[in-house]
Formats: sequence, C-alpha cells, structure tokens
Amino acid sequence: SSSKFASKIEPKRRYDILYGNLNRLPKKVRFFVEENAKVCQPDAIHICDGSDKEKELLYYMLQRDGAIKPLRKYENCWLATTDPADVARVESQEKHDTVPRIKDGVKGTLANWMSPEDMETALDSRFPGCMRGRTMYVIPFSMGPVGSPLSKIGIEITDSAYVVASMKIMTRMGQNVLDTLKDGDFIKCLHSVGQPVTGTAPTGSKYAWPCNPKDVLVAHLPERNEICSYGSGYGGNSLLGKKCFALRIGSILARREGWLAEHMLIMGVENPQGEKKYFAAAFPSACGKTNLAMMEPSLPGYKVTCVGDDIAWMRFDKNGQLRAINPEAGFFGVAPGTSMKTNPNAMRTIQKNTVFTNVGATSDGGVYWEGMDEEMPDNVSTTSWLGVEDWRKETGKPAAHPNSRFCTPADQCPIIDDQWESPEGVPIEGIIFGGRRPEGVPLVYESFDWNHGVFLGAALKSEATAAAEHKGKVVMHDPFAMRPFFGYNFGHYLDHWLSFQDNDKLKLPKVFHVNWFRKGPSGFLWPGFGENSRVLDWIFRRVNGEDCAMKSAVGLVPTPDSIDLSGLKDKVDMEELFRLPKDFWKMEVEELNKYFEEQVGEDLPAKIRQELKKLEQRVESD
Ligand code: GTP
Ligand code: SPV
Ligand code: MN
Repeated sequence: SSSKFASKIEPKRRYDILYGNLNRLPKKVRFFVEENAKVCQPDAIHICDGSDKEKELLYYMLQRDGAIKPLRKYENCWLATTDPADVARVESQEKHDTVPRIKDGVKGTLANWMSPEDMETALDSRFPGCMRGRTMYVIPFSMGPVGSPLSKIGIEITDSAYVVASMKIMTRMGQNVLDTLKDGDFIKCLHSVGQPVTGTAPTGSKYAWPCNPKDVLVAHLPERNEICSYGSGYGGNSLLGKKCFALRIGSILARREGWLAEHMLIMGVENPQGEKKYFAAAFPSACGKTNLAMMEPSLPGYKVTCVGDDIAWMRFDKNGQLRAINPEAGFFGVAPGTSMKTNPNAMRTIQKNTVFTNVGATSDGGVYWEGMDEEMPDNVSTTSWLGVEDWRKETGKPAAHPNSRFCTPADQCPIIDDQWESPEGVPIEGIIFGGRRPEGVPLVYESFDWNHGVFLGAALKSEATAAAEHKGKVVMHDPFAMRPFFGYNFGHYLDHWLSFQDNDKLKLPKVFHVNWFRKGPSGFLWPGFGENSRVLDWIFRRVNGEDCAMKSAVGLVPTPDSIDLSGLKDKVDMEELFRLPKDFWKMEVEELNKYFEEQVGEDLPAKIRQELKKLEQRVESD
C-alpha cells in the first residue's frame, strides 16, 4: 500500500474494542482506523458515538487519571492544566506547493516547507508504536451543521481523551455524522500526544498532561486530505477540526471550489430602527474576535448577536450574496481579560459544561485569571495554573497562563444568533480587518474599493500575542490574520480574493480596517469592548450608503463628528486616534514593500503592488 509509514511496522498486535463496533463503520472509515491501529499500536479502540453516556465516561476517566479536576462552583465544569511546555500553537510544516517563491537566503514566514522525503522520515520516526499502552479514539465530526451543503466531514483518530471531550464541545460529533457520511470521503486526521505508556523508552512529559514537546510536528498533506499531528495536546495543535481542517485544509478546498475559509468572527448587528446586518471580521489570534463577536453594545438601541468567534466559511450564493457559516459548535476562547465588564456574554456562557485549561483555581471550586475583575473573599485562596498554592499577585507571576482558554458550547451563549446554524449561512455585508497597532493606525477606515480592501487584508499587521509560540511585543505581519493558517501559496490566495472583482454578478461587501489598540502616554486611547459599537454604528451607516466618510491617505475616514460619542464616560482624544503621521506611513510603505518583495516575491499579484504604489503616492502628497 502507499502507507506514509514506510518502515518499522511491527507484526499485527491485538487490541480490544472498548466502545463501539468496527464492523458497523463505513468501509473507508474502517480501513482508515485499521491502517492506523496497525501503525500506532494502541491497546484498545474506542469509536465515539457522541452520546451523553460516553461524555460521562470520558470525564470520569480523565478525572480518575488526574488529567482534569471538577470545578464545583459551576455545573459540569472542569479544569485541565498542561505540561508548561505545551501551552500554545506551533507553526505547521507543509510539504506541498504552499510557499511563495521567495529570494534565496530569505527565511519564509508564510509557511514552513519540508521536502516529501523529510516529511516521510519525520512521520515515520514518530507514529509507529506511538499509542502503545493507550486507547485510540475515533471521532467522526462535522465542520458546520450536520448535512448542510456548506459542511464537511472529518474523522480524527487520537490517543487523548481530553481531545475527545473538547471535540465534543467544538464540533458536531458522533454517530449521526457517520450516518450522514455513509461511503463518502472525509478529511483524515491523525493525532497522538506522542507519549506511549509501554514499549519504548520513557519519553514526553512528567505531568498528568501527556505530550512530547521536543518532537512536536503538525503537518498537512492536502493531496491526500490528511492531517498528522504529533506531540502536543493543546488547542489548535490537537483539536484538528479547528485550524488544521477548517483553515489550512479548508482554504485549499475553498480556492478549488470557489469559496473562502477565513480566520474571522461572524456577528449580527441590529440598529435602533430594527434593521439587521451581518459582518465578518479577521483579527489575528488574541486580538479581540471573541470579544467583538459577543459584545454588549454601549450605544442605546443597538443589539449584537453572535454567529461565530473564530472561523468563517463563506460563499457567494446564486444571487451574488456572500453567505457565511460558522463551522464550529463551540468557543475556544482566551480566558485572561474576560470579565463581566469586558465580555459579560462570555462570562454567562461559561457557567456550565465548560472545560478550562491553564487558568487558576479558587478554593471554593471556581476559576481565576488576570483581568477577571472579581472581588475575592478573604477566606478564598487561589492555586495558579502551575500548581502554586495560595498564589499571590505580588509574586509577579500570573495565576493563569496568558494563553489559557475556556472551551464552551456555542448554544449556551445568551446572544447566539437565531440563524447561527442556518444551513445556507447568513448574508455578509461588510468585512472588517484589524490588529494590535500601538502607533499610527487610525481607529477605523474604509477601503476605496474591493482591490484596496484586499490590499488592507494583505497588509495586516499586529503586535505579537501569547496565542502562538512567539515572544515579545514586536509588530508582526499577519496578512488576513491567516499567516499561521494559509494552506497554500499566499500569492495565489491573493489572486483568489482579487478574482471576485471580475464577476459583476457578485455583491462585494465593503471592507474596513479597525484598530482598538492605539496607545497614548497613558495607555490605550480608545476604551474598546462595548464602546466598539460606536465604530460598528459608523460601519453600518457606511454600508447603508450614508455620506459620513472623507478621503485620506490611507482610505475613507469618518467625517468630523460622524462617530457617535454621546454618553461616552471618559473623554477620548479623537484627533490623536485619527492622526496620520507622515513619517510613520512613509516607513510603513517602505516596510510593506520589503515584506512583499521578500516574502511573496514574484507571486505578489500586480494589483496589490499597484495598491501599495497608490498608497505611497497618497502619503507623499498628503
Ligand atoms: P483567538 O481565540 O486566539 O483567535 O483570539 P481572539 O481574536 O478571539 O481574541 P479575544 O477576543 O479573546 O481577545 C484577546 C484579548 O484582547 C483579551 O485579553 C481581551 O480582553 C483583549 N481585547 C479584546 N477586545 C479588546 C478591545 O476592544 N480593547 C482592548 N484594549 N482589549 C481588547
Ligand atoms: C488562535 O490561536 O487563533 C486560536 C487558538 O484560536 S488555537 O485553537 O490554539 O489555535
Ligand atoms: Mn483564532
């Protein structure tokens, strides 16, 4: 066979079927499971049915093994803490045509390329025997509502019960997915924590969180519809439906089939007149998608509803209307900074059926993190995510890891949109890009047209955050908030976005850029969170064609007083928020030019180069 594991497969070992029935699996699924059982050599196999009984069994076993602890203050909530070496996403390795043709000697940041031979060796040295002493779980899951024409099915094989419990929250999973799949094709997802219990020399982690940090590998083999992930149990590395499938493989399918798979929230906004519009917004990891998607508007009469907080699958329908679905069924949200003040709807969502990872625990059975903003009674103490009992702020070490997360069912969100599971998706009328830009970048501006809008996505940058392995507060490029998630050549991705301009039957949404994070001498200049509704109000009115924008060097900016500041408690320096320092923008143009030349090279579409040239000219004559 064309097994990717060329060598070292031992003679067939016996495994018990602990749960489910191999014989009842669709033929292709059964073949996929048996093939990988031969390689990974688990002691047992569990085929997930998605039932409540199964869920209880999983939580029971995880608790018994010390992997999770119950949080008795809430209903069916749990705390997992990881090996401190396994706390965030890693960059993935690609062996396909994913990387722009760039200059010799320049390190590409848009994807990491491995030769097919090296990839083969890398997989071959990891997976054989990797599940010895463990149970192999088989998770049938649907990205998108089961049976929707926009949905896609995957099967994840994993040796982590934590991953199964999390996939149960984040996706639609179980028997009904197999019933829908029948003999159809699926995305093959293989995951192992890389810490066999028996057989080989002890590897991996001494914590109750199995992993193998020194050998982590996340790889996509798009031509085989396969994802292989080894050594990490965390988030985007292990819940393979999320970044690996819905974005990396998803973006490849999307280009092939003429749609878009994007790192975007989807929200509904209703104005005081009762008119409703949907927007999609791309901000890099840990830059505010969950917060915006669930915001409580401060502007009276406005209502926000949430469709999704991280990923959008979008397609133009036969009337030329762009429609979006959220392929996920849960939120894997950043805990620190979440409070009743900043995101009350998230706080209300996570009161039950939630798995917390790497947050602090209070002695009364609750959770704690930086920015939770809650009074702690004197007789309640906190244990930090690292297990330090009676943790104190004064130590200077955080109680929760900066990338600690809650994993919670979307349908528990009090403002979940009534169309959030609509099989045809919700109509998108505006696309918003944004990042953490401490300097120079105004609160909001609009693109002049579609091509300029695509340029704004291509030029997206943000200060680094804790969501990935990067360190420090340096401003990094993160085009379309997709830099870690492009499944194919970024130059071709830009061509794909630009191509919609050529079809005059399509209603192209307006494109905006926002920045909640501009800083002055005493911190952020803009209050953010619920006050961002003032910016949404301006965007809403622009989409309705209101004359409240004027030309600037960077794009269309609000005319004086067109952002509604009524009732805003603290005075905001609007002049500073919208100032366009000429030196800053000259440097920005120069730096973008260098980035595009070095990282995209000859694959950069001419239209994007023209947009940069036009920006340069506008800045020059400003
Ligand atoms: P991923 O799940 O990693 O993709 O992140 P995300 O884009 O969903 O980010 P999230 O909404 O979780 O926000 C991350 C951090 O940014 C949190 O600590 C928030 O408190 C903070 N944040 C979100 N919105 C705002 C805002 O409007 N202003 C300020 N100052 N901070 C914000
Ligand atoms: C992100 O980093 O964009 C996340 C978290 O949403 S993870 O699922 O770990 O990728
Ligand atoms: Mn994300």
